Amino acid sequence: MVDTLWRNAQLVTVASGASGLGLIEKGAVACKDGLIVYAGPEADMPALNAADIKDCEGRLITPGFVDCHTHLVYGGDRAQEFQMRLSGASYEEISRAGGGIVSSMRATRAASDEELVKASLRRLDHLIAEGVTTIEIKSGYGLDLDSEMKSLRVARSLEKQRNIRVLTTFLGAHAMPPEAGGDKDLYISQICEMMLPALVAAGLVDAVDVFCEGIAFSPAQTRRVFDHAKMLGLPVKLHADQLSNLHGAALAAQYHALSADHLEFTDDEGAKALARSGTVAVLLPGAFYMLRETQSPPVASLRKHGAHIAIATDSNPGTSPLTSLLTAMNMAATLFRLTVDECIAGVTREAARALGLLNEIGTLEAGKCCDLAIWDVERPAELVYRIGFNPLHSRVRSGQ
Ligand code: DI6
Ligand code: FE
Repeated sequence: MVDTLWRNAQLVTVASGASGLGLIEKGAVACKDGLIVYAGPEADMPALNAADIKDCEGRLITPGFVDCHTHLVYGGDRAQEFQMRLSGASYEEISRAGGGIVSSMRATRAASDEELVKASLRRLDHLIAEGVTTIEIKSGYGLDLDSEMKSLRVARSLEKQRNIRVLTTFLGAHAMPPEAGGDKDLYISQICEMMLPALVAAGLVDAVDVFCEGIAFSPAQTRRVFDHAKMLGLPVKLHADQLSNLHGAALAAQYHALSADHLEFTDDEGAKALARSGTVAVLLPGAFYMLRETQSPPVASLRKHGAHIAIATDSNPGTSPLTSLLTAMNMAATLFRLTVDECIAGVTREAARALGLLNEIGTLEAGKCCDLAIWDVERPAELVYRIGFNPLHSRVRSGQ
């Protein structure tokens, strides 16, 4: 006896052993107690009774989508800064002039928990409407203990407001808070010795991230944060090589980071290091597009060395005000020339891997959490091909 059986569906299992997308033409998924107990051809299914049988009428089922890199929780917006950039100011100029991340910091500090929840839910609902069942959310717009705590608390609370799994990442090392007076090493000490332990004690940190970049923190400062995270037993990840090549990918690999993200300026050595350590390369085409970058991440190198590639929205107010993983897939295909198979695996299996959750989610396989996205499309390519069109039929999280 199972709880629910979805039958007469085309399955995109993205199962780890299968080739390509692990497509099954006439498939079925059975769920009991929130877990998949069968996913495969309907013809091979063992005899089972289901309390609820759903005829999918040939629709496509993928694993629930996973957005593995977002900055979803923040106050205000940066539409005005966008206008400035349209008149010629660069992202780095605005950042150096005290705009950019710090302007979002001010709005985030000023916002109450309730205001942040409300603003974040508007964005989250867009992602959910496109089949997202797991999301990673970073702090990094608070930049002091209270405001980072507030951001992570709000991020966690979204899990109670919607049927979704939330993972939280502490990104205190995102930008310099103005009160630190430009002393980056001092601020990094505060992060390591004061903020991180307090946030971990509050149970708010699943992973630790750093923005390693000329306008942010150096590789040496990144190492200090990573060393402290490791001492606390936390996984790390890195904003690496987005605007310049500081060899962030290799650094992330050295620490066996879950992921290294952005990677526009990563070289062949960096790509090789990621493949060797199993660190997922998370590509963020929304930021590439918004900043009109011209240097693409080294996709050919990543493929050649066999690195895992994921795609995420990077949803944030400055460089990627994007709340659509479907659009991110289209951008990754068009701008970075990822294949349809890479795009779909990139928002399911590989995104799950980037969060350290591959044992629980990301593929349609017995034993995994029953997180499904059911699409009104005839073939997988349609999920990548359209722009601004949402073919989601229904979404299932933990069997619900
Ligand atoms: N890289 C990015 O693209 C975002 N953060 C980061 O580390 C930008 C965040 C912002 O401009 O608000
Ligand atoms: Fe980011």
